[in-house]
Amino acid sequence: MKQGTKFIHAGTSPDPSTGAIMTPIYQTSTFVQDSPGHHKGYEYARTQNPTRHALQDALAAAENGKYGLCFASGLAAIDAVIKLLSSGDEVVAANDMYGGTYRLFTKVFERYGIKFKFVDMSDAANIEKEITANTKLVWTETPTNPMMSIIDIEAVASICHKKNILMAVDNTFASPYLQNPLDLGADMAVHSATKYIGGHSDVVHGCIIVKDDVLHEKLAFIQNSCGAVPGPQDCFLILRGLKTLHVRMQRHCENGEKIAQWLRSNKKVDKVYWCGFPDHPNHDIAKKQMRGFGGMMSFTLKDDSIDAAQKVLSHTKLFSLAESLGGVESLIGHPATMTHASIPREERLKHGLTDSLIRLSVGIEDADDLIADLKQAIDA
Ligand code: P1T
Repeated sequence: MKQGTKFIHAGTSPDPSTGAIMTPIYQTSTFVQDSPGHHKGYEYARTQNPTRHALQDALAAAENGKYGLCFASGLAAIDAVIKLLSSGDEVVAANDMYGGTYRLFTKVFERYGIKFKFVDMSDAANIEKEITANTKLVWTETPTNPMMSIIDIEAVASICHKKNILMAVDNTFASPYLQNPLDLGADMAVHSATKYIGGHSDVVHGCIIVKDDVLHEKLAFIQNSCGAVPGPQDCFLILRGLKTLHVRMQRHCENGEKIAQWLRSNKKVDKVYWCGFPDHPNHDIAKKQMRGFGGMMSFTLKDDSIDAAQKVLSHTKLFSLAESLGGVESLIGHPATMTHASIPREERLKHGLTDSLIRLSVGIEDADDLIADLKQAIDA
């Protein structure tokens, strides 16, 4: 089955009791049993819920996996992945990533004796130098948030497999439409479904997709034992979002390209970070592992002052100043004070995340209107 058909049909079938074409929101905490241990496959809604079940199957199909596991947020999904580890284990992680992920690793899990090493993974060979006998997981994000670096998933997966190390890819920026990490050898594809999969900025949600039976069993145990599960209404909204992911992503890609090219041609703009440019350092890898380049990008101005950046951030009208990304409406953000404020300044600066960097989540509005909005804000 082709991608668009899968996004619409996978995991769902008409409701057996009514024929409802949309999976109902099973707003219930528990399920009545015929006699102790004899039930219809559902006992208690933290463990299983039919709406979540349909979504988990749909997400598994969308990522060419076998199992989907849903969580109350993207960070709850990432939290579950790290809970596969024990005190003394080590993680090699990408040096550019969502600030909240960095905070979870360094401020929560380091206290439990898990060690994180942050590495520039734009060259996969850099990972090998950091691997020790205690390394149990390689954590990647590609494209990275917010510098749009590209990590070669296949190359990293082959290093991990040789050494029996798990590999996870945070696939939030690409979405399952543009990139399928499991096909490239990763063990886990992780999403903040809050973003492109949900697509309408109306729900916070996360998921992990895997192929391996044993890994699924361990993650399902953590999902049930720790309990960070999403409610059925949120699952319904994500299931609905998934059905239009392919058409939305096509427009995000078209608009993304137009805006990246326009920014690059603007005399007041200095650097534009977007993986679709042929001179992006890992453009060839992006072309190899992605079906398009998406709607996320960052840029700096020739006037590299915070004041100049603040002026642009406060003058856009269609691009709303807000955290998050991947919705139909365009957003503008300031990573240094917003999404990445929890990363120490000296760490951010090492990989180019300066105080004046501006991030765009290009929505699916008319590109001409978006360009006019950026123009008036940059000229302000
Ligand atoms: O917000 P939540 O659903 O918990 O997802 C966390 C998360 C995980 N991974 C990536 C790559 C992300 O970008 C995020 C959340 N990011 C933002 C809120 C943001 O504006 O970058």
